[in-house]
Amino acid sequence: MQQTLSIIKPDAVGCQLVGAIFARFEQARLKIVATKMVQLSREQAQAFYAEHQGQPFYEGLVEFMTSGPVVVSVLQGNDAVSAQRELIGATDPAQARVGTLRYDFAESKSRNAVHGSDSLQSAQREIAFFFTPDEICA
Ligand code: IDP
Ligand code: MG
Repeated sequence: MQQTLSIIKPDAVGCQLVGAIFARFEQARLKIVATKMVQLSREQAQAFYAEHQGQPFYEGLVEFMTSGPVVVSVLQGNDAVSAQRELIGATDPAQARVGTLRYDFAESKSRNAVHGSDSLQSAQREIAFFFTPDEICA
């Protein structure tokens, strides 16, 4: 059993896709064990994506992630980290496989609907970024 962090990004929340995306997590046997809606501050978005500081897309990413509320969740299941990444698909929806969330819901490489932790180590850091242990119903 693993846990991983998911963020439904402002584009998808704005298009009322939260329920559809939750259903896809559950269909993939990723159990939602914590969730909340958050309006990220600039400082939070910068810190969350600190690994991308200096990239040409970084400023736009911070702008986008603070442009409206996001839904952050902890997903639990077998191989949850890679299972969520496979479900989400490639960063650029033009490269994403049919049946992935980004194929179905992403607008562009920047406005791409969903974030998923990319490793067990990232998952632990990202879960702790948003949730205290008592908020997770594992
Ligand atoms: P990932 O979300 O698939 O793990 P990363 O490379 O970690 O992709 O990038 C984090 C986020 O930054 C992406 O999901 C996307 O929103 C944005 N991003 C990444 N690369 C680009 C780009 O080349 N142009 C615009 N936005 C980008
Ligand atoms: Mg990433």
